[in-house]
Amino acid sequence: MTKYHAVREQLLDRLDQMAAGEQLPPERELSASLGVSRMTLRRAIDDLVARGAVRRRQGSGVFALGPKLDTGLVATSFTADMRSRGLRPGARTLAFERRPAGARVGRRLRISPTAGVVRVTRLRLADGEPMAIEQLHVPDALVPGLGAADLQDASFYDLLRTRYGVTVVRGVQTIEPTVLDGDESASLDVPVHSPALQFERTSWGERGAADGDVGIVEFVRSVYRGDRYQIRTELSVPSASSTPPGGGTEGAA
Ligand code: 16G
Repeated sequence: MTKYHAVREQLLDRLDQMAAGEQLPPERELSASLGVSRMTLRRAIDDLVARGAVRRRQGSGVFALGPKLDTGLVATSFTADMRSRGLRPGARTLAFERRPAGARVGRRLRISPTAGVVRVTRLRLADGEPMAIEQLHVPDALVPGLGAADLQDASFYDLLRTRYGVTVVRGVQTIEPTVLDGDESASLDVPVHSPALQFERTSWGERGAADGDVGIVEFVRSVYRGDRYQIRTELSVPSASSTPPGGGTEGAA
């Protein structure tokens, strides 16, 4: 292991014991206590910045970011998810408009391209810290009277249930890596081109037993900060009976 790798491991060990927002000792002190040059230390810290373990604040030092938030494979709302972690959820409406769905969004919502949708872009916060940007599309017909202020610091899923009588019952989601553009990184208060996780979710709703299925209620593209989020999945071992012919070996003849 090179000196630089050893320093990085030592810093990661130290960070494991630190709370989010706690500050690392000044560079001079840290390089002396670790027995490395300031240049080696700086390189190791650059690496930790890129991994999302620490944050540099110009002129004030290096701070621990704390463990990443795990996001699982459940159709929860941002609000419910934050509350379950003991964090205060927030939503700031950045843009709100009514417009025709267009071909792409129409396909996702399974409505005509000329049908109206409400498109809302919101910054989502946890204890006041920006975490994600969501661009939500909802068929206009589903949410008559919905206005920009309704979604400010409020839960869309709660509003759907309480005002429109619709409960989200299932969803399909894709997750892929991306980098943040200039506007996104400014809103999320991270450097431009920072890594992020892009989620695209389509959700279906129901209006109680009487009316039943209401079809697709949302198509959402969200970008979550890569330095604050990780995906956690429970893995199950396939039972012998569900093993495909060929022993389950990918590409087996
Ligand atoms: C989550 C969902 C989003 C949904 C929102 C509702 C992901 C990737 N996306 O952010 O599809 O619209 O929750 O949250 O998890 P709200 O009820 O707090 O507005």
